[in-house]
Amino acid sequence: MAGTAALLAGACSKISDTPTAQSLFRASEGWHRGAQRLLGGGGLVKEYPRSDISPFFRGNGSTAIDTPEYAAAQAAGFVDWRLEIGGLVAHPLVLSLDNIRKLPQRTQVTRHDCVEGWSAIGEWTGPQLSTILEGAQLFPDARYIVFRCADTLGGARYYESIDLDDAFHPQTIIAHMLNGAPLPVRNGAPLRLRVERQLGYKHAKYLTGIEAVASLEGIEGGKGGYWEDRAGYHWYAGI
Ligand SMILES: Nc1nc2c(c(=O)[nH]1)N[C@H]1C(S)=C(S)[C@@H](COP(=O)(O)O)O[C@H]1N2
Ligand SMILES: [Mo]
Repeated sequence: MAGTAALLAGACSKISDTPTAQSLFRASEGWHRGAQRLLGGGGLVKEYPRSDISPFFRGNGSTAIDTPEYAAAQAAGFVDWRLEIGGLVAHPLVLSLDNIRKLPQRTQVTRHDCVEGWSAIGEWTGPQLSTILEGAQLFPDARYIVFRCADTLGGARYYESIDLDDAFHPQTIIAHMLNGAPLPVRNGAPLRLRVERQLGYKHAKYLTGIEAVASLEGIEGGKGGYWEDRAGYHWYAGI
């Protein structure tokens, strides 16, 4: 909690001096080793030249959030938006967009494939999820990472989950930019997951929380995601 408070107060004080920030930065230095250990040298998905970027990256599923809270957050440039990292972690975190922008960033041009039969290529930027998770320090019994979203579809909250192999994959990032600009609302402003080895529905938009859990049982419908619970989509949606 001390680290969380310090990070939140960190906009003007020295964020890099807080214990949480120090562990975040140490973690980012060590991501290579951590990722290799977890992946056994696992490969990257194809990244494209910028010339291949689609002229328009369409939105799908929720493309807006029709609440006064979201409208106010958007009008304020999402300065009060918070991403909470909790569950089976030693150091719960509460990160602002500013905190997220100050972490080491990764930019990648990748192809998004939706099961509904369309694809688009976009350039995404944000910190690697591994940096954030290593800062939060997962307990040994953590096996899945659950993503909480601000939108509801048909009255239920959207959510998703991935295993630690995907969570620590170098191309798994918490994106705050698309094609060099802040995320458009239709694409999940202000924060969305990019988990590039997986199909479109795994890429949770409008992120508010990240939770480390031992099991997916008892979370929403128990199948690990909004569409997994409803439409029988596979939890492991590897491309
Ligand atoms: N929170 C949230 N995330 C979501 C969805 C959604 O409806 N809500 N739709 C999913 C689906 S099916 C796809 S294909 C992608 C679409 O991303 P885009 O809107 O940036 O094209 O977001 C995924 N993530
Ligand atoms: Mo999709």
